[in-house]
Amino acid sequence: LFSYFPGSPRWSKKTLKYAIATTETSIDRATLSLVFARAFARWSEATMLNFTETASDADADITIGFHAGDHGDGEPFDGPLGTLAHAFSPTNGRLHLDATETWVADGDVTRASSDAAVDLESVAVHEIGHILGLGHSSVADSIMYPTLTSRTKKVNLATDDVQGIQGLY
Ligand code: TQI
Ligand code: CA
Ligand code: ZN
Ligand code: ZN
Repeated sequence: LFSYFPGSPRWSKKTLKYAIATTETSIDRATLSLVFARAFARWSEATMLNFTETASDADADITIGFHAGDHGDGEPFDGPLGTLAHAFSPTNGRLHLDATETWVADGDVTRASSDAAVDLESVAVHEIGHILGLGHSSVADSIMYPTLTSRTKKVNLATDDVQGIQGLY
């Protein structure tokens, strides 16, 4: 079963803008735009929400960035594996990815040469769930289940994720 953050915080507007910072990553910006557009589309298809990319951090509701180690929010990243990414509850809007991971953004993660390869889109769909107000779920095939095996791709919302997000929006 899905869960919410304490007090069920949620966004009060239907259109949310996001900005992707490209510092500290070697993934090119066109690829990042595509991966995040697909990840946001999973959630917009299940709700009345719309997501649009903006070039400027200043008018973004959601800011996405890659960071290594201590990056100033009290939740330092830990190097390869361990914590891959984190996001905060509504309406904070920060979504951070560990810059030291072996991210697969434009290929087939199940065929990646590294055992440690992590599918960016799968992690993005999960973290966007947190950004929108979902906590973890006990349903094993849900996006919000708190385990992702490396070298797997999981990007389709389960019925449980859809029921969770529709309960908020
Ligand atoms: N990052 C944790 C996560 O996103 C951070 C976290 C722990 C968290 N508890 C939280 C974030 C409560 C918000 C609210 O769950 S992680 C997975 C999954 C991580 C884990 O790097 O461990 C995914 C990132 F679900 F597979 F375990 C992405 Cl998909
Ligand atoms: Ca890490
Ligand atoms: Zn952070
Ligand atoms: Zn999580």
